[in-house]
Amino acid sequence: MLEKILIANRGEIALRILRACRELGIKTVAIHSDADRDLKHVRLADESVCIGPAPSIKSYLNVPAVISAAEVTDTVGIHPGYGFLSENADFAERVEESGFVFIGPRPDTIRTMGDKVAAIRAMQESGVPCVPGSDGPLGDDEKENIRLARDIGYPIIIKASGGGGGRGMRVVHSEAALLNAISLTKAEAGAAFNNDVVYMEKFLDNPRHIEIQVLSDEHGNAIHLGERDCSMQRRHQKVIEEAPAPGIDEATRNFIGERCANACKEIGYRGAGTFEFLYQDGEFYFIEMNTRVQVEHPVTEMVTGVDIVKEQIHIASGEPLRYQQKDIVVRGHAMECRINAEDPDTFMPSPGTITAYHTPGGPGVRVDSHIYNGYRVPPYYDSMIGKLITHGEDRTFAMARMRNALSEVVIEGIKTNIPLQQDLFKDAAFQAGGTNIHYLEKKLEEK
Ligand code: MV4
Repeated sequence: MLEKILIANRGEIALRILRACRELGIKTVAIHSDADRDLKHVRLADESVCIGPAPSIKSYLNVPAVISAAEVTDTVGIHPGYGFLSENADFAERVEESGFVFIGPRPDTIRTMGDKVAAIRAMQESGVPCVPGSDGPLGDDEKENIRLARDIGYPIIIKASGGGGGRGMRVVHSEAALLNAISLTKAEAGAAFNNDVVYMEKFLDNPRHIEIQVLSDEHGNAIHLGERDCSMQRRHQKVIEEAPAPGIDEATRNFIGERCANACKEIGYRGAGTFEFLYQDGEFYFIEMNTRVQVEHPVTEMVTGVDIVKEQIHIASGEPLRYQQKDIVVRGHAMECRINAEDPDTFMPSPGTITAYHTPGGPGVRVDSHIYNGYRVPPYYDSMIGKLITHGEDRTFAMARMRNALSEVVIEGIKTNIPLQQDLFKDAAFQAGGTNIHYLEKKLEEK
């Protein structure tokens, strides 16, 4: 087992990682910026190192500063959390070259998955269903591109291979707009990602976003932990996630989950990962793979009983997976609300001091948050200040518990999106289940 872990992150996920380490008897090193001295996990960590000024670029994204902190503290493993350096292949490489254990996939796997064309190719070869499309980069042959789009059928979408997460895409509805759209997307991609490779896919107009959680070790074992539905989103920011996905039965879950686990074995994947799919008309279409622990991992933990962060650490320690597929059972239903320090109507960030804080509780209620009474939410980082997670015997009870929990929370001194979350838990279509990726934005437009 790794003796000491440096937590290369902040906020709720840093606290989540610290808790996993303490359970495993692993010493912890917190690194933080000037603005984050008062973070809860910094207080709880065995050691802490200030690595730079408030702006992320000078602290949490500063690779030499992170590596130096690991060196001076005699760290063994580095956990990157999500965001920041978590999917930076060069960082993972630097970590390993410096003699530390990167708690995540091999650097070359991260690099492949960051290149969307390469990721799709790897998945196609491993039997994961993908969106009908160009099966590779678009070339310069205009006639060929016109023919390709005609064969796929409009509407199509042009995506940047270096993009992902909603950056660098353009929908095309007609042949008249095609060539210009390809040139524009290519130019933008070159400027934004320093990579002008673009590809084409059939555009799915009303999909849900369903993702499969996997765990894979260095000994050729891989399992899936079922799916999450993350369709409730605004501008590519998820708002509510749940597991399992409404309407996905066990046979369907196993069908798609086994393909993901198999792909992990074929590519020699290491650690926790997520296969992102669009789901429309009963079919799954792979779009991207995330090589990090995700914000929404708790809903999977609640329905499977598997501690994903602890398993990441076991895998990074070189141990074989502690679960077999037959051990994994999806029990009940879990929902997660992201709690953001923002105006619930305008979505403007609302940093400041929390002057009163009361947490909800009771059976099936989990709060993953670093905030406390008197904590000052800094203006420099993501506005998510925590997650409220509920579990119940079925979706109806998980939702009832979420309504209770939301009504119990008191956060004063800053604005939060809790009123929006309460509205959503009263929404008839969301209560029925299975709303698509456009639902929230359309609902907000109508308001
Ligand atoms: C798509 C799509 C429709 N058809 N691809 C956006 C984020 C990136 N991960 C992929 N995205 C999409 N790809 C095809 N072929 C629609 C989206 C999309 C989306 C996907 C997931 C969650 C929210 C979304 C919001 C807008 C568009």
